[in-house]
Amino acid sequence: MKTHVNRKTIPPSLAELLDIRGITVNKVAAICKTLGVGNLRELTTAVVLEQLERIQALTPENRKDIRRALKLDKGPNNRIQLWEAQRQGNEILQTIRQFPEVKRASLAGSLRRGKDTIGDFDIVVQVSGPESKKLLYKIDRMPFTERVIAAGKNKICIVLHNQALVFLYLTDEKHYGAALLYYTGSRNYNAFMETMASAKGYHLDPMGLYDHKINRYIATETEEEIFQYMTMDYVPPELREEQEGISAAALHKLPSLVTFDRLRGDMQIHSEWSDGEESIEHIARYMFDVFPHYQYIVITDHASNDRTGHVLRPDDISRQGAEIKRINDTLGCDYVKRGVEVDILENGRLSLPDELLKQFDWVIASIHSHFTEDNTFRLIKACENPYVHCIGHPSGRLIGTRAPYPVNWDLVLEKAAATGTALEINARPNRLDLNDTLIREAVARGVKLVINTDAHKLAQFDFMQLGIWMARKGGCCNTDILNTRKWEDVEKLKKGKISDVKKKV
Ligand code: DGT
Ligand code: CA
Ligand code: ZN
Repeated sequence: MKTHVNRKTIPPSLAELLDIRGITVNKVAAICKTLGVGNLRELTTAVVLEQLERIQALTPENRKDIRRALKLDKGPNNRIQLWEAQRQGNEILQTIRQFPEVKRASLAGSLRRGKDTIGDFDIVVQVSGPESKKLLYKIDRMPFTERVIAAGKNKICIVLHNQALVFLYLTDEKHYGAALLYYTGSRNYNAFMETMASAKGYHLDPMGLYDHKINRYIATETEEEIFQYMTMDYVPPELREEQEGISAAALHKLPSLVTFDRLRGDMQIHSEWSDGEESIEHIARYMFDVFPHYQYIVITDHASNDRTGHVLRPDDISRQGAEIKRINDTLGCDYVKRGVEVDILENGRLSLPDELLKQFDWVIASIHSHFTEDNTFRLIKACENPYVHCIGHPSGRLIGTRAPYPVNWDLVLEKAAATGTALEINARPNRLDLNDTLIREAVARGVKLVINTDAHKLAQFDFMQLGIWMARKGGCCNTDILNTRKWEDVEKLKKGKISDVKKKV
């Protein structure tokens, strides 16, 4: 005899499957019966093991939507770089905020934490209960929505035309803070917070902090309130990855992270003397006007004795110096510094000899070849040169297209610290190099860091915000970042390096 299926026969934790477009009670019942799953955890395992293929009643689109709605379809190859994710995320946020049903909305998830790539968008949305139906209709009609995949009381999942997924978590005013904390994550961080809450006699979930003694939720409206009840410092989203952020906060020892307004200059810039698009004069005038808190910029064109193409040739160097002097004279201060980016060659030597390097105010040495070999030796050799002040994009990764080359970071960080050579946090969206993990290790060893845009055109100077974000995620304070200092202090460090290296090497 055929058993009658209805909504009530579906296990409660699997009821959210019914919010997915095209998934009927019969289909969910077939999943439960055929795969023998009775809760979300079992279903997740079955989906990961690709057992949905066994359910005849499901169309290929049904299967795909189930995987997407359960966040099980996030391949490493379709992650979005942070810069682009920020642009898209803010566009969606601005659109959603204009709907009158939306009282408040914030980005959450890995985007709010500033991870270098994000798997999908998470947005916490405060709506007034009866309005959520109207909202769904409007979300369906947003210009970037391809399709609503799932829509329930608390969650809407949409896919954009570019196939990125957006999860909207609907909440009310009273539980907004708790929802924002939970959906900002990370998962590891949530787990730590939940353990901390239990130790203090609370229970933490997306509704808030539940106090067992009085049997109700106590802190729910803002994230700050939850941290206060847990007697912790407020943990900035950037630091919500691993236990370090949480234990430091509990001990009231969180660092005060570097901020954009404290930067004094950009120390890697390419002009039309190499592969940049703009004249030095254009760059200088633009920066002087648009970034008024910068006190200096360093022009660092590629230079080589023998590389062909768009590079500064040895006989260009003095002419470029004269041009910089002329520009500084018209600006009335020493705003533009003479820098250079040289190649670290295969044998660890540099693409310009020391006699020429000496003429520059700032020398960056970078690897631009042999990306698959172990490059520890080349980096160490470059650090040992008394005229090299900084290593550019030290790990060599290009996010999504080129893995970092193998490097023994223990040795390189030790050498950078010992020789007083700075390492770069290159802020280009596809580099973010060093990444947050290496930044943290560098800071722990006392290596100085410089945040640079590596700009080749004017619009790219905005990447500095991204570099600051990475530095914050790596736990950097103002004092860890060399270009928060006045140029006179940079000069002092340079002098220290020359005498130290000469003594030690
Ligand atoms: P992504 O999208 O791969 O770049 O990374 P996230 O961190 O945005 O992760 P996602 O989108 O899977 O989930 C968003 C946040 O929601 C996550 O950071 C923490 C929270 N969350 C989601 N599912 C769980 C869970 O099962 N347990 C806990 N503790 N937190 C969760
Ligand atoms: Ca996410
Ligand atoms: Zn370079």
